[in-house]
Amino acid sequence: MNHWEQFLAPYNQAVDELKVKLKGMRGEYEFKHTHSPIEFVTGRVKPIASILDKANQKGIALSDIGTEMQDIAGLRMMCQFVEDIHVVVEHLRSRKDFTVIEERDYVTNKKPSGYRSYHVVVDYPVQTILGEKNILVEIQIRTLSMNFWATIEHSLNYKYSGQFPERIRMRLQGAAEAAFRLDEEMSLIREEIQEAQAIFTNKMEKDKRG
Ligand code: 0O2
Repeated sequence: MNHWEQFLAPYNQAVDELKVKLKGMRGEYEFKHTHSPIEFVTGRVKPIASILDKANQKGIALSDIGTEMQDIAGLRMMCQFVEDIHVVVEHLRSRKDFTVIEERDYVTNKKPSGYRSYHVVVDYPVQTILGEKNILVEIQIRTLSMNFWATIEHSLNYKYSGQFPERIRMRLQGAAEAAFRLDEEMSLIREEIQEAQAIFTNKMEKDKRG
């Protein structure tokens, strides 16, 4: 095992474990036949090249990345409605298997790029053969519409290395506002949508039972 593999092993373990745990929450809601605030969950360990890039950009010494870089292990939880984001954050705060140490609310305070998302940084204990190792994990909670925007913007960022031509920058700002308005519109008819989803789920279950 090389140095990087050894360093990243607990991060990989944390992402794997948290994916199972956070995805499990969705199943629990389904079992209770109540609306799930979680649509889907993804997770990844930051690639080594991105860790090095970010350390370089932020002036973080390699010996400090474990304490200074909060998103080497990252999870994303996608929600249907903005209201669901707050339900998920409240749940994360109440869990006993990790401690929330920082929150960044880019839902209320969007980034200059137009980015919206709620970031929660947790201290997560990983059990290893050498004992417990605490690592930082960043959990990003966002709506499907915020995720759509962020995914598109992220890929464009690769193409332009963050230096967007004015035309693209303006379009992205406009798209961010449109995504925000879509969330607002959906919130206004949230109860109707949830009722329709409950009817659909019940019908599917009845059909399954025959
Ligand atoms: P990747 O490829 O997603 O892993 P900073 O990096 O200075 O913006 P900081 O303090 O490191 O911020 O942490 P913060 O603000 O919580 O955000 C870091 C992560 O949030 C980013 O990770 C992205 O995942 C996401 N993010 C933040 N701002 C934007 C944005 O304007 N557009 C998009 N698409 N995503 C954003 P990385 O390190 O960029 O990489």
